[in-house]
Amino acid sequence: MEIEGELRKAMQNNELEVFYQPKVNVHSQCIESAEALVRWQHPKKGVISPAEFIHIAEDSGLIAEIGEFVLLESCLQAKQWADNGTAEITVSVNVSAHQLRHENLAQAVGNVLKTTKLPENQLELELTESSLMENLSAATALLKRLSDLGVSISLDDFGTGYSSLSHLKRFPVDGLKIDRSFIKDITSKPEDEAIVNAIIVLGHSLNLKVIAEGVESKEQLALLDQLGCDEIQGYFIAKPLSSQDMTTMLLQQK
Ligand code: G
Ligand code: G
Ligand code: NA
Ligand code: MN
Repeated sequence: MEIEGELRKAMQNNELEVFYQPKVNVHSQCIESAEALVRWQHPKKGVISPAEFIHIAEDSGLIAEIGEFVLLESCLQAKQWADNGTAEITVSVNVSAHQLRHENLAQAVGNVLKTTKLPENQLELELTESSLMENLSAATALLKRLSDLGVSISLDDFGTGYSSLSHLKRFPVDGLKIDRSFIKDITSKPEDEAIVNAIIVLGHSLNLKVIAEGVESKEQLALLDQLGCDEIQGYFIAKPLSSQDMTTMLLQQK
């Protein structure tokens, strides 16, 4: 069967599962939120990474259903963690370019908040600059509707897109997520440190929260702390975890 058909079947068979990767405060290392990252538990092939199927889901439009599933599932999970006393954290959900183009995203988000009763400030959406730049006026209107709902919006993979910095003041965003490629050699390449420093200063001057992704060492963490970065995420803290493992990690920090 071609992968698109298999993916369709996987959804019906509940083979998609949401994993969670913590984002922590750079000082306290307390978990402040968790990014929802989908995984495909294939009965024969084992775990398939979204890197292998998200683009197929995008091209076929299946991403709309996958996106709705991830959104609902992660909001239910955050609500459950809050209600059973595990932790009150934000969940961050990735939104693809296709979802911006085709879905009535604001309505879908509003519905999910209503059904799950998750407080709106516990939901964050991660959008990439390049997906927003595809249709600037539609994207600006959508971001306005989302921010009116009270959810937070972050620009994912920041620094890799081709957006003009002037859009930053037009988009109602709350945070910047510095792309992993700038963090990788931050302790050995002064140019990368300079770029990261500039993004942090820019973000803070616009009142945005700045988070670094792909942090893999304590040296990177120490430098990001020194540069004033707000939050970090990466293998140094934890890889994406099953909801059960994420629950364990949340309980350990209590
Ligand atoms: O978790 P991992 O590194 O394997 O993710 C690979 C890619 O898949 C990343 O770019 C990530 O943003 C994307 N991805 C993971 N889960 C989702 C999802 O629920 N929706 C969308 N649109 N992309 C996702
Ligand atoms: O595109 P997005 O930023 O959503 O991608 C998230 C992807 O990055 C996930 O697939 C996740 O597994 C991966 N990732 C998360 N932390 C690290 C890290 O510290 N190092 C590397 N190399 N990849 C990471
Ligand atoms: Na992301
Ligand atoms: Mn990213």
